[in-house]
Amino acid sequence: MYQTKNNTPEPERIELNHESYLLIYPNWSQLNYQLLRNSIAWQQHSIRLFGKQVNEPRLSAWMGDPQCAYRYSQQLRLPIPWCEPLKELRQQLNRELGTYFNSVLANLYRDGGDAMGWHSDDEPELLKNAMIASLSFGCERRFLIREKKSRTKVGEWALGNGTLLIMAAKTQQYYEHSIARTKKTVGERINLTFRQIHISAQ
Ligand SMILES: O=C(O)CCC(=O)C(=O)O
Ligand SMILES: [Mn+2]
Repeated sequence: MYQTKNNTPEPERIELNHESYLLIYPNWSQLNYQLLRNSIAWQQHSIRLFGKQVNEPRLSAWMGDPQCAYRYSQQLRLPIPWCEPLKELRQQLNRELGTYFNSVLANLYRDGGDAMGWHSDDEPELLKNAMIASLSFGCERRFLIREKKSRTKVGEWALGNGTLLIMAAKTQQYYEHSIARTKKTVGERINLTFRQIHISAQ
């Protein structure tokens, strides 16, 4: 396969529309799953749904530079400090992609019952139209994309261990994504979405 000068193989590029695209790099990371799992202080968060507090169907952790507060699913999340493996992944991504990720949302899907509903990563704290880099580890799960307005599904990708998916340009403006539940017996999966929170001059 063609290699770029920093040894990253060329990605598959998927044009969603003329202003939005995805890049997929299979086997981008060889990080050990257990090391990653044990390095993150996982938390169970709850959300308010139809007037009741219910546990999110996954564990998660919000990590980043100290100024990176983030309002997500109606909760204010303050970042926990970088753990070593994620700090290194962040540096590698910033070096290879020319980005300035300052935070990451880590999600742990314990089995096929854990999932994530349709949404866009378009909260006001995020730098508008900045890339989001999503790294998957462990068992493969189906990542779905649909058009926001028409709710028409436009594609699905099986994200396997070590796969890097980039959502670029106006993907968050025009599209939503989700991780589907499955009745199949599947093992754990970790997903890391590296983000750029807008830090205002203080
Ligand atoms: O688990 C995934 O692949 C997607 C996670 C996601 O969309 C998010 O954290 O916002
Ligand atoms: Mn997302």
